[in-house]
Amino acid sequence: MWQVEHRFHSQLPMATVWAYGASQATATTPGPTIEAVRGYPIDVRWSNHLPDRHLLAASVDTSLHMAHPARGIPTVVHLHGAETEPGSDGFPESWFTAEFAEKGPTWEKETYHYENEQRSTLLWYHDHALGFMRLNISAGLAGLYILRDPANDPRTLPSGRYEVPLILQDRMFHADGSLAYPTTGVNPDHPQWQPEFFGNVICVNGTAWPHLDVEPRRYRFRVVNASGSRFYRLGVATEDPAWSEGPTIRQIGTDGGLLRKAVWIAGGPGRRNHALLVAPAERADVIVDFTGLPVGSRFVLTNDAATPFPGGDPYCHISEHEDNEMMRPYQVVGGTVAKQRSVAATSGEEVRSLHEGGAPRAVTLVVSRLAMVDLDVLDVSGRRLRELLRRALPPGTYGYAWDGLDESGRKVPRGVYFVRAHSGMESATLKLVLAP
Ligand SMILES: [Cu+2]
Repeated sequence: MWQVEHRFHSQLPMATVWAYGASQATATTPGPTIEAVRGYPIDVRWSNHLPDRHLLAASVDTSLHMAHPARGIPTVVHLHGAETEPGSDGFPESWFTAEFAEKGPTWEKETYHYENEQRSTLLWYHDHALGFMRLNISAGLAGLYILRDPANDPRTLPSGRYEVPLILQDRMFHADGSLAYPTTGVNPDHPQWQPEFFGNVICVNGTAWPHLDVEPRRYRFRVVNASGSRFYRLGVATEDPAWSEGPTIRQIGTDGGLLRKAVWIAGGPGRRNHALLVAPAERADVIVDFTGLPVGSRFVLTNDAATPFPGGDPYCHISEHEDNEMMRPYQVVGGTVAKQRSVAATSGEEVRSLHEGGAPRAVTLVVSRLAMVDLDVLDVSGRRLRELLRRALPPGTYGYAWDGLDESGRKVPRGVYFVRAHSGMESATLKLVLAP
């Protein structure tokens, strides 16, 4: 475990994170994927090279039941879902600080032993230190562990670059690109701690708003929800109804390994579609089939789980960034790629849609009924930087361009911004990348 710099998005500044790796130069978040084979045990020596000050120091709440070393950051690694001997299980009280200088009461050994006797499945490793787990994972301490079973795993499943892990983590950022985390508790007994955390930016494999080019064939996606509190109800939407109904999706495995029979999530007989619900720490093994889809078509991985689940707000994002659009990993390539980008539309009556306009920083707004419309520019933390418009608009199509200035006329730094159109209960949000 190391403190390193990480870029969550090409247009966001570098952020300091905590990462797993064999050295500081090679450490990453998420950590390196460990691939193990059933029947072949492995040993891992997890060592702590973190600095004395917590990366999210303002969120550490000393009123909790927690590790209290005299100095340094307590860490311990739990391999989630593994059948592991107690001494290697990474109990919350088996924490240790740098150089193993201080240890928790149940600490047993420096080198962990993983037996790899269980059925093949996707596991994940993450920090587990008492009172620090939510913060240490948010700082970046999580990674994948794929257990394979060559004797029993089907040979026909997509593999190599057609097998893609998707580690879902919700995060919050300050406008300077650094990681944010709540620092105010919900009651006076715990001044910093909140029982649940919901970030407003969903990262996949350590990247905010990622995309993935795919070939028109089958892919195996191995999904893990590595978020602290957020559930995901995943689906795939097409950006343009003309493109087709989208790929078919079948779930072939869960936390416990492969299912006896695949379950249709999208596109099955009778097209009875189910959403793929993934709770915190849960894994799902899915086959997504892009075969036959036109080159250039684009699909968006969506999430419509209520937050908190299931009784909360239906929106994915606290500050309504992109509404339902969490990420956009699927683009069928192999020829001319469609030029169109970022359509955020609501099912609303008044603000029908918001598109990228023809020029940089330009947007096109379609209004279908006389409405009072607000058009604002937000930064990545959801703060309003600029009001572009606030007036009643008759039905029509309107173009607006943002000059890249904030409310007081200052030029904003390059980065990721949002334009939000808002009318009554409806809104549509569009992501804009401001290049230098
Ligand atoms: Cu876990």
